[in-house]
Amino acid sequence: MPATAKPHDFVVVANRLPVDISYHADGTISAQPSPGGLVAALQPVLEQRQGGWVGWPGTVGETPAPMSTEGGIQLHPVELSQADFEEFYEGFSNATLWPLYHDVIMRPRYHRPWWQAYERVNARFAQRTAEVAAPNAVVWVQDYQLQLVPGMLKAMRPDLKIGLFLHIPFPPPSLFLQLPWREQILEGMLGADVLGFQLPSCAKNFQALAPQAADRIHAFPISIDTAAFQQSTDIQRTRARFGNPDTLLLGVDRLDYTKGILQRLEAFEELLEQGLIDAERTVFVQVATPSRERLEHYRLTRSKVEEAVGRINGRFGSIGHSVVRYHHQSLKRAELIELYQAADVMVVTPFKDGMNLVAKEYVASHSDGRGALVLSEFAGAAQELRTSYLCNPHDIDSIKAQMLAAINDQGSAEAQQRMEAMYQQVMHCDVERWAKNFLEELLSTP
Ligand code: ADQ
Repeated sequence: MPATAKPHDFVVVANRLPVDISYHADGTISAQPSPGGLVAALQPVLEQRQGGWVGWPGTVGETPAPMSTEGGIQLHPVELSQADFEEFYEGFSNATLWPLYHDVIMRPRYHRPWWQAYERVNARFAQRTAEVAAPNAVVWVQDYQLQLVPGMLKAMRPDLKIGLFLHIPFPPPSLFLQLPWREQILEGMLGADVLGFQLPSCAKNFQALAPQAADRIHAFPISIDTAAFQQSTDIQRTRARFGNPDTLLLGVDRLDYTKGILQRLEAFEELLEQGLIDAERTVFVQVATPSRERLEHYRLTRSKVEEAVGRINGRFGSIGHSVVRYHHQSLKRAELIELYQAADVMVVTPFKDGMNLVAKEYVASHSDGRGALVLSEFAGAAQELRTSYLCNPHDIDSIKAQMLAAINDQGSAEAQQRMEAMYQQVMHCDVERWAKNFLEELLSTP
């Protein structure tokens, strides 16, 4: 479908477009929708309002012309050069802001050329948005890669209503103030009429730096498209693939150092070592999506995780039975649901996480009341999923104790009540509600 020249009343601005672009040998280009909660939540609004989406198509250099999705959403690709990708995306976004906002689990790198790239790319996103937004349009900017966009856009187009939602934590002022460009980032964010954070604690951290903006700062915990996790799968068949263990434990993460994958494997290893769980009757499936693979901390995290997997299988596996099944792959949604439904214990142990949708996806896949969730206290989701087995991921004994309790409680009435309470919570507070709450707040601003 050709792109329309008509400006949009509603524009989403995000680092990535909601499609994966493929370039074919015959010179044609195709775009496959990349499903995600954000698209699912915003699709109805975007379609009703003939909305537009400004974002990077995911490949450097060559950039497709504006295009439209089957549902009629107009996509406006923003070009990133190889240097932009390295300095804006890998550098400032993921090696400066990401570690700083995740409580400095790794040391952030402050590098002036990266900051210049961040400014330059944010200006490009703001410019493109200013071009496609109708007078008085509503613009919703997403996440840490684009924190300067609200301020830049407000300066160019004071008529727009601008919202900003941060998907990752906002750190305490004592950490944020390390940032050499802290004033510019604050000013950029304050261009928004509504500033949304995952949790009240993040909103408070920001408010301490900008008390004058208190009435514009709110918490909106993000959630998932619950309907996508309701289909039932053949649990027996999935468990048979893993040799019908008594206990199937599961981890699903982007391979990121914030997610605590190594620590959960080490906790599992100690439980095996102490004979508290039976290696012959237990399987731990860990799926880790490749992520930011050119960055050093990510490579190091991957090699430590893979070393632990090899060591645990070497020590506790037997011929024909691996106790840890590790997949460094991205799975299709249907395959993820099969694993979620078949798993007895889901283990989610980030050191810090804005929300953690995997935890909510697992819960939404269990309308049957089976299963258990071991969840880090430092995941945003822990604020809502109160009947999970909460653990401190910095304390290996805490991870072990909660994993063991979840394993031993299997099949009990208490375990079922815990899951049912969380299921109600997730079904009630889904991503559609999240988007509605944010947009209502934005539309009600003067
Ligand atoms: P992420 O850090 O990516 O998101 P998360 O919220 O768990 O973390 O979302 C990951 C998504 O990727 C989930 O929808 C999950 O199903 C999917 N996924 C993970 N591993 C996969 C695999 N191997 N194959 C296929 N899909 C996989 C950031 C923040 C979070 C915040 C979200 C949304 O870091 O804290 O919850 O944004 O705001």
